[in-house]
Amino acid sequence: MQDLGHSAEEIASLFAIPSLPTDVRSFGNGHINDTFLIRTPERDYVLQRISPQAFPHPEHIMENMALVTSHLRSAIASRGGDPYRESLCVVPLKTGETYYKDKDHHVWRMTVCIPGVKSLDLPESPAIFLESGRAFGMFARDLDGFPAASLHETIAHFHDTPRRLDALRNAVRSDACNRKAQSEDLIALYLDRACHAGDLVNQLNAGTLPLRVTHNDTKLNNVLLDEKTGHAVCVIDLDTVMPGLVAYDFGDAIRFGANTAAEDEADKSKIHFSLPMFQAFAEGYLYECSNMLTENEIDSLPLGAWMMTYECGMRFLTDYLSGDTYFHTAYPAHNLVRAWNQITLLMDMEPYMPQMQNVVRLAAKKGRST
Ligand code: ADP
Ligand code: GN1
Ligand code: MG
Repeated sequence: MQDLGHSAEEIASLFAIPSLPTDVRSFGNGHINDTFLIRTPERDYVLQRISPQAFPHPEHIMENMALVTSHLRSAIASRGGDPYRESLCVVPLKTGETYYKDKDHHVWRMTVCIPGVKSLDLPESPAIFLESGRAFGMFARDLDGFPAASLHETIAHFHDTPRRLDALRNAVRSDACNRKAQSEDLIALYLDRACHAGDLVNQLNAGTLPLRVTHNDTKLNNVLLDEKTGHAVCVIDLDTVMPGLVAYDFGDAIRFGANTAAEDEADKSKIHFSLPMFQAFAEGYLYECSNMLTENEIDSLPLGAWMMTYECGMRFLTDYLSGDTYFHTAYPAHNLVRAWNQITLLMDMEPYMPQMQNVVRLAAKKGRST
């Protein structure tokens, strides 16, 4: 991350917070935005500079966020929850706008920091992962019926896996940083699976899977969990809330949380697909939202796990070959390590597909009967 600490402090004071910050520090492990924790005597805030590489129209994100959080607040209140703890709350500028554009045209926004929560990079237990499943299942339910057409598409073709495959092929062809030679074996493993890249989008195009409003970035650290009880509190990182398939949300969560290792673990012997973790997430997710899903959607969930792992691995590899312009990296081979990690997970997951199918069918049956 660039050192933006100084400007973060100045920018924080432009927002409508009751007193000047007493401390400003980098926060969280997100790969996209630059995130800062802003401490004030009254409460803490989260200040973020939205990544211009990821989001060409950050103002669209803020418009989406206003609509989505307001809808979520009503849905949460009507099911008896606490709308100000279970949904993000945007802090406006002193002048009333929802974001600040700095002299370099970078967009900054602020949200209230939810106290007494944690976000994890590895689930500590199946029970924690089940909670994360509940959080995303509730999120799906709360947004059922939200007018999808009112949302901007903040990143076009975000989970269009065939396009992600084309992007990989282009990056291999241009080999802009002379990195292809070190990754020939890995590139081959991804291209070997090219015939399956369209397996989800083809069902969407054929009308057998419905488009819904989805989160599209459901990794475990995008859910805040109560520090003491471990219960799900709030789904965050709403930048990619857009029309999508439920298989994307289910699958991306599995890709991250049913891996026995962190997403950037380099030791392949530690990377395995965990069926118990898969089952825990499926039970939590389908407990909350199986009633709104079609049979085809339920059957598409294991394929979603396969697809999101495949797609995310391709995205890491594409970014590595293109010179690490998209994801935050901590060292030069970071994206290469992540891409190896994802294909290792994928190969370990593939033999489990029939068992995953049984798990989701059973969990949906259970969810529908409660
Ligand atoms: P990115 O798009 O870079 O992933 P996120 O919005 O997910 O950015 O924020 C990065 C991290 O900051 C999160 O994983 C979480 O740990 C923390 N975080 C963000 N917003 C809040 C909030 N309102 N309250 C508490 N923690 C937060
Ligand atoms: C990014 O923003 P963050 O760190 O929660 C990325 C996801 C990837 C993920 C991989 C907007 O998520 O799509 O799956 O990294 N978000 C965006 O860890 O590209
Ligand atoms: Mg995030």
